Amino acid sequence: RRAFRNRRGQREWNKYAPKPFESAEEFERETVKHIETTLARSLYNCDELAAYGGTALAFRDRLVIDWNKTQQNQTFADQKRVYYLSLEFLMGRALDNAMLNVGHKETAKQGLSDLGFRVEDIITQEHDAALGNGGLGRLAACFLDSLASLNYPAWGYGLRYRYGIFKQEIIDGYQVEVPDYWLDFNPWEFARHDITVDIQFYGHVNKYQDDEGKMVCSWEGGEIVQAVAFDVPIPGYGTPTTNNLRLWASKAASGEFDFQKFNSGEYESSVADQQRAETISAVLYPNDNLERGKELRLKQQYFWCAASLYDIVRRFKKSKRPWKDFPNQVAIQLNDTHPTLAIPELQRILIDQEGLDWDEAWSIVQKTFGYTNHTVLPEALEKWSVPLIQHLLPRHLQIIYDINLNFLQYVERNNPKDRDLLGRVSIIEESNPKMVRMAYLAVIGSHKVNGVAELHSDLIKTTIFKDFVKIYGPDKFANVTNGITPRRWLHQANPRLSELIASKLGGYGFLKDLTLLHKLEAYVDDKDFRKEFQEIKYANKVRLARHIKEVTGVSVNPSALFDIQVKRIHEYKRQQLNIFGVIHRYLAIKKMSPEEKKKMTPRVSIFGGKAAPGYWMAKTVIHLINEVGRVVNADKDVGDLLKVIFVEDYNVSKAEIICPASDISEHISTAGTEASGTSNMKFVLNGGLIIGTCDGANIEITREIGENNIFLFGNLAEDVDELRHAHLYGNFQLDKELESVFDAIRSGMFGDAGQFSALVNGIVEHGDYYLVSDDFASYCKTHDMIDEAYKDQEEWVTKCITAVARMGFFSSDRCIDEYAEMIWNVEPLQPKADGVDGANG
Ligand code: NTF
Repeated sequence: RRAFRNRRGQREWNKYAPKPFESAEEFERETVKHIETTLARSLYNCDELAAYGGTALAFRDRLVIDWNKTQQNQTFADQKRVYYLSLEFLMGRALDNAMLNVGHKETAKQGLSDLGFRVEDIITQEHDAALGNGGLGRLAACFLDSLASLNYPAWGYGLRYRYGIFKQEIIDGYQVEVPDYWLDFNPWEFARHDITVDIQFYGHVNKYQDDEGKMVCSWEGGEIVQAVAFDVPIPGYGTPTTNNLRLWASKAASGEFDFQKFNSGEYESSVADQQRAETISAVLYPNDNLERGKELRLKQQYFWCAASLYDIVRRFKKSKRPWKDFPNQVAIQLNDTHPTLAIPELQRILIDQEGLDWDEAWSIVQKTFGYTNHTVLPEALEKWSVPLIQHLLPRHLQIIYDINLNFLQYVERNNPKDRDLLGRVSIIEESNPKMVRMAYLAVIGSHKVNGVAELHSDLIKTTIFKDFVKIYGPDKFANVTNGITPRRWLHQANPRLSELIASKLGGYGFLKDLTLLHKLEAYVDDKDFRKEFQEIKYANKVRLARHIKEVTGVSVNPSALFDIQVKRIHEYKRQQLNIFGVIHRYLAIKKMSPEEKKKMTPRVSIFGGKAAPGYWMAKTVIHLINEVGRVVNADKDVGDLLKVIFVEDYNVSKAEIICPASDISEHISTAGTEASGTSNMKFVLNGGLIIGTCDGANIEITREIGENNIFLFGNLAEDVDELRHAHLYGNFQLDKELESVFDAIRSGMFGDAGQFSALVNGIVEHGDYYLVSDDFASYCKTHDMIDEAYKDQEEWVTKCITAVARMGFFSSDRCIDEYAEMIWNVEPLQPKADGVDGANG
């Protein structure tokens, strides 16, 4: 077979590979070809959507070549790979990222302009890939970008939800959820109809003696659903390495509807099986930091874990290595407990299907997995009822019981005196019904457990996993502080700032090594630099103001202080503290004399974020924000001194407009509740300061940028338990200023007070679990300090520039290098410029 071989019998990829666009004309030619042929559109009726399609396909052609080469290269290098298992990948848009990572955005811009389009308008045609809720899913997306940019051989595995997170509409001040039809046209995925895995559910377990007299178990009966692979190329920045994100979709195993039934006229039931199967990957559960124990969610988890492991094991078996090599070839990272079923699933494959004995298999399992914990909130810790697992996954339940038995025997041997310990650490909670504690299973089945910021990693060792530190020793627990990709969150979201930095640092090297930002400190007193830095911030505020005007109709003054809190709406994140602070400010303005008003710093308070559809209190907070906005924004006494905005449908592409436009952003969770937070990093990297509690990564941000450059307030994590305890035993004094805020709400100033009574009563009567009242005074005082500080613009810019210069630590590249060294033991693989010579596919 001579295809693709030269006369010496070597493969010749280069000859056929498309080159980078050499000119705008070349880009145009290919884009137009795709518009006319692939999309079958006439150029005379080519709208922005079609131009987007053509552009995306032209760039995709480039990506695909690098992607194929990367996969070949990695296969032949035959070294250890990382598999990142995450139920969420909050990717956002792909085109801009592809243009910047592949290079040639400028060429495309020129080419599109020749065709009569603006590149910005084309980019915004794309639907966000919103396969995640918030920080956890976005972190996974940043990690994929870093893994590829650093040339790590790595795959992501997730679910291809037909509906990602819902779209949020605000109607009469209320959140309304609308389905997200993101798959209408998605040029970034490749359906692999030839890569399928049969996934079993229900059924029973048979135990029998095999030919050699060994007892074996086999899981039989039940039903089969098919997993189909959809692959998404993940381009690295400034490297041809293009990794793979494999998302599984569910399909009826037969692939077809029941023809017999159809022929006998039972049209509806003939398609019922198909629909039931497809339901598994139909929709993302819209909860952030909350688990609800629904059977379909458990089905999603097993479906995805089983398909991914089958794929990983199949790939390993091709290498013909002995099983003991598995952990030297494969590292699997569990993004929270959602993929914990992968642990009993791998054990099942090894003992039931591959015939290994228990101990040999278990040692492989433990060496393979690492587990990242992302929360200590009790309501977010996954537990599944034993009867549910028994019904859905009978063999896995047996294996979980055996894992537990071995573990408890080990614990007992080493701690013979502590009888309560066994009950505390058992994977099975002795409740009614009994529950499987997934976090414990994840800890026991992994060789390393990590938290996502220093405080959080310390907290897990003293709270939820305290007993496990005693059992395994402290070395099993580690910290990897979260990070963000500077490619999307600086270069793409804030191109002017990125360009300014590059002009001072001698190029864009900082996008690959963010610690180089420290060199900016040398320019902190440079007049021209400062001026341009300020101009860029102003332009970004103008851009956001325009967006606000478009979607809310409210005009905001870009010279006012922009105060932003965007993230999922949650009581622990305390948007209620923020809006109460806004009301407090409004009441103060209403009492001011004209002279006093002249001294006020004008503010725009901007909120954004989704509430889980069933989270009533969070929805009440959204409603209150909108009602306050309605009143304040129409109040002639207030004018530009205060505006209150709720940006609807906060998502990744909105964040790209919002993060570069803050003067202050709010990260004000009750201390000890926010594991890390990552938007705090995005805002500071884009030249905004933050107000925050001593929580999550805020603490490390403070250490890096200096406490003069951040506004911290509120009680410390170590004092939270005591305060809560005191509240419950009658020792609760409502803050006086907060009382006035509540009086205003109760007076009906912001509409029917009854609608907000639960919000107020949760604080006044039900123990103020999130310490809103305890932190209110210091919160307001800190905002007053911010007002003062903002008046001195010279000092303010100095703070902002210094902070940016000191943010190098928070790159997700640093994070991934830490995982690679401390947890995965994997090395990068340099891409081969010419692909793999002599490779055979
Ligand atoms: C989230 N956890 C945390 O709440 C954030 O603080 C953190 O930044 C991100 O993870 C990423 O580490 C979750 O969403 C979950 F699922 F664990 F509750």
